[in-house]
Amino acid sequence: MKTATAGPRPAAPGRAGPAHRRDLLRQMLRIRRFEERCVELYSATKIRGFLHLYIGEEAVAAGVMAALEPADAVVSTYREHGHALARGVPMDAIMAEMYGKATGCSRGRGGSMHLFDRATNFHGGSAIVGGGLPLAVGLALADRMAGRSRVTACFFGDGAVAEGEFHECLNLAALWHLPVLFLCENNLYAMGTRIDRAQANTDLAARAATYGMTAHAVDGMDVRVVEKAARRAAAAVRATGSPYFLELRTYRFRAHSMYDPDRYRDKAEIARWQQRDPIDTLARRMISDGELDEPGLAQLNADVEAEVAASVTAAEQAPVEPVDQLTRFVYAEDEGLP
Ligand SMILES: Cc1ncc(C[n+]2csc(CCOP(=O)(O)OP(=O)(O)O)c2C)c(N)n1
Repeated sequence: MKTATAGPRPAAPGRAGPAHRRDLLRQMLRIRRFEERCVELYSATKIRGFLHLYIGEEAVAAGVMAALEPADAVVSTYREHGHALARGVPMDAIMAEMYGKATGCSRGRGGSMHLFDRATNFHGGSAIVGGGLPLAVGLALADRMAGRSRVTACFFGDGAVAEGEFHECLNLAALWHLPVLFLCENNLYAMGTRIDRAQANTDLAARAATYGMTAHAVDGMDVRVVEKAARRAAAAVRATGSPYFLELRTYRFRAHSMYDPDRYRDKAEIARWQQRDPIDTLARRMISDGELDEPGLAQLNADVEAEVAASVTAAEQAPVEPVDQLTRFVYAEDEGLP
């Protein structure tokens, strides 16, 4: 087994080395297996509504979340199961939400696109493209006004860059020096539209930089690259109290959503990106570095599958919300919110 070499600034315990990489692999596997199970449940009409899969993009969620602190805020999109799982929202609560059950993280009212969890500062997804951006800027402004020091990490797709909200939000965040980490998941497509058919300048980091913030693009298929970039970005936001933009170049292996026949993408293009599967990439690397062996990988998979199966059993058995509660929790009640 290889040991980590000491660098000028040793990583904090648990944040480097084989155990940490194993945890990153486990997080990515949890997202993949959870969603594969959701496909089956959706086909069986156990879960309904829209279902947007994150399969292929797991390195982004796992790498970014590893770089954040528990107190940081996270704002997500409608392609959000991976963000929620990697952030630490319990799988049982997410699966129950997919089922619309009372034990779901949004008490069954949100479903796939509106996961929310106060305990992990997971401020939820949104069905509106770019809808999380003003929320993130507002959270960061509130932090600034209340004297709280934390990062607000805001995920959005390349499609959101074509929205007016994107430009308004980057402008205000830069102008007011708000501590937002903008995380653009550039998977090249906005539904069926390829980025170069919709956006005049496809260099998204360059466009963000025009607002006067540090902005660059990294490989979103390698979790180690993502984590490193996210760590540096989060540290910069903490140190300066100003925004930072990261473009994560990634790809979704599945269609936009469950009803999308995916006729706009070349099969060879999908196959090319699948060669760079973030889970296989890390697993292969760990095996060749002697940090993991095949039985160890099989065990990891079995553990994750057991966790997913348990979440399905719990969701099946969970109650639905009583009818007399249905008008509650649309707005925050007095639960001692700050
Ligand atoms: C304001 C708004 N416009 C249009 C839509 C319809 N719509 C849903 S998803 C989507 C594509 C967004 O693509 P992107 O932001 O790149 O995210 P991805 O799906 O690739 O993760 C569109 C146009 C919407 N939900 N909201």
